[in-house]
Amino acid sequence: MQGKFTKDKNIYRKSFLIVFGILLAIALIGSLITARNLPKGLSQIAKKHNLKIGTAVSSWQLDDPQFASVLIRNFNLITPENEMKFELLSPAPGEYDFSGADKIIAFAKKHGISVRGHTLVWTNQLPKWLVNGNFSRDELIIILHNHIDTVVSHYRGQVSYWDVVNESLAPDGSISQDNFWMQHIGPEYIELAFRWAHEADPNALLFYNEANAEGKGLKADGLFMLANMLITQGIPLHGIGFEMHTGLGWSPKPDELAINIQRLADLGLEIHITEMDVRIIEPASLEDLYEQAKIYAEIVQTCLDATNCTAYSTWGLTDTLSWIPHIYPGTGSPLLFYGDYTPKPAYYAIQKVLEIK
Ligand code: 9MR
Repeated sequence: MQGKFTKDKNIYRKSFLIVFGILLAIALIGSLITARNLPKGLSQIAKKHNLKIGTAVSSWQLDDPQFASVLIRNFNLITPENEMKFELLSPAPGEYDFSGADKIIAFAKKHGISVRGHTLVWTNQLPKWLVNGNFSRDELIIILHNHIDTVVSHYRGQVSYWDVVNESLAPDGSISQDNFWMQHIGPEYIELAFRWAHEADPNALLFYNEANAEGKGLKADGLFMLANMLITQGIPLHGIGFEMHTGLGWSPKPDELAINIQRLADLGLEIHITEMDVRIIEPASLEDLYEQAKIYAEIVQTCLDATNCTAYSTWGLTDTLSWIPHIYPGTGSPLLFYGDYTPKPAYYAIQKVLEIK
């Protein structure tokens, strides 16, 4: 009696396992077919060009499932928009709160996304205790060294690229005097920052990031001279970030951008497009959006044509999350997705360029 019962139990278990196995196989095949039928996201298409596609994020945005899914599908590089800046990391002297930035890093790790660290040395978004602290030059050198060492060491092996120094140049291409670090340490703050970052993580690629120096002009020439000087002095500089904040009617001419990228390639430097957006005077018409798409396409095409342009990032995911309308009221619509995450003409224009080549 007991033997029959055990046998029956075994039969039940076996049939259960067979049915379960069949169901699992059906589910697996089903999801494979669905995955195959989904159009590829931008970063997947760009892989064949060895080009990373990036965007800027804030940790709170990652809690929105729709944001997260659009991000994961299209981007394999993220930059914390604010949460790695001095002011946000260090609420008091020597104190650090990495919670926001850590959340971004954990998300990136989970989804196989690379991270651009932004930014170690900038004159904006500095903590009040620092700016109002009346520190001597020697003290500020120690504070900056400690900051770079603390942050880069905390993320050693997890941040692939650092914007070490951000926007140090004046419009005429000289080192800007209107800069906290320049005023208190002098121009050597730039090379010191690169040396310290390299010591803290010798494997991270170190970038100098600049605005409005993408095409032809005094600032672009100043950037080239600075890069040349740093390289000649053996400073660990590996790449240049071109921010690429543009607008309808004022974006760099592709041939001038190409020449600028090439002379930096000749110095052995990589190029990342780091913060692209194309602002439009609101309300944006359909014609405006197509004009915007053309600018996005031109820049990505120029990047693909260059041998050393390895990343292409926008400064935010959707139009409603962009910094632009807050700082330049009356303008907006600068990014690749509408507020409801629908792709805009600019998205499809980039997709087309990436697919063709
Ligand atoms: O997008 C950032 C915005 O949320 C901040 O308020 C602003 C503060 O200066 O910084 C913005 O990001 C800047 C970036 O860090 C460096 N290049 C220019 C970007 C736009 O101002």
